[in-house]
Amino acid sequence: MTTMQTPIPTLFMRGGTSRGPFFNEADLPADPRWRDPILLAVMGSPDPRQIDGLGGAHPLTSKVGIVGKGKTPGVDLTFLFAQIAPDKDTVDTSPNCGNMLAAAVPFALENGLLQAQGEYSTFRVLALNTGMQCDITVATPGGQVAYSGATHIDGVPGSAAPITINFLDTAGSVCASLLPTGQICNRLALPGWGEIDVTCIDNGMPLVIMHAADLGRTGHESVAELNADSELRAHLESLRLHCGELMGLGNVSQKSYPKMCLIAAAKQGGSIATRCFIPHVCHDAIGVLAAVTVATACVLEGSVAYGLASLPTGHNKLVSVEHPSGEFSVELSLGADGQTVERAALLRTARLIMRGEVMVPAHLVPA
Ligand code: NQM
Repeated sequence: MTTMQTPIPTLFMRGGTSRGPFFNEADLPADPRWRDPILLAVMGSPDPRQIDGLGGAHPLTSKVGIVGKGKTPGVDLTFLFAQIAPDKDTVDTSPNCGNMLAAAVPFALENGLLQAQGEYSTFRVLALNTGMQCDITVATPGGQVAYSGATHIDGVPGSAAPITINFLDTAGSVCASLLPTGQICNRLALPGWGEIDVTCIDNGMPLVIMHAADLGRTGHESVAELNADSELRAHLESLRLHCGELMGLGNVSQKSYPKMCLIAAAKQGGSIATRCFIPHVCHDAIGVLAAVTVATACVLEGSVAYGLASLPTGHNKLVSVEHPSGEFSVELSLGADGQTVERAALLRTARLIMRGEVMVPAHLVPA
């Protein structure tokens, strides 16, 4: 075995409230049997501190983006998200990540995979994780990606240039349908606790949504309080394993989904308050597609969120999802029945943090 290291070109980027290295797909092996050990080495997993790699020892900073040119008509770009567990040797490419997705177009423009179109550039991106498509608009004054600007997103200090994401087809991303149990609400027995109503839903991210009050919590606790609450975390994991089966996802013990979402009445003028477990630690904010999915549950009659959320009337609804570090606004366009979400639009920001080469043991890279 060689003792050398091999360099792989990478851009280290923030996408929304997540962060990680981005690669041109041409610079990585396509075969996951070769690709995944490279990604683990890049991030320094498995190790809770990820001390030997680029990972930030938290699920939100242990993410990788892989970007390629579109290969089908109408698709400009492909994006594959990989969730690397800090402390395990797992690389999960089955769920989406709307936060990392926000940096896909800036990466492609930096890399020459795409050319700017004018003051603003809009491209259709196919998320290979689930086959979902979206249109992403980035500010490109003078043909360059703009990073600075006046848009603030909660969970990220300061402000930056806006990135608009318009999701076109999010229903049933990892699951077979929007409501994969076939019901809008399931009453489940939680051993050692009692019965609890949950809504199992996937409008871009598989989620199990429940009232925090049904688990004896307020839904307004801090992330630190919730992460220290071992009784709650045990209840959530037991519900998650059960719901994974009900949602047709099989044994989810090693999977990063479904995520578990506690809801409560909004407290800061938003539509609903959330605390989202991803799935074992509480998110400091909320995932993009998790926010889209919670917002969707808010408009569906009979869900555990319906009635708790205060929503505007009409077919275009701005749903403000409160989370531990602020709020996340999702604009939903509903169909004529008022129960079908046809489009979800939202704002993110991204930033190129560093460009360079990441070094991996040479034996991991095929000759
Ligand atoms: O739901 C965290 C994140 C995510 C995923 C997670 C995401 C999404 O905040 O689209 O963005 O749920 O693990 O990056």
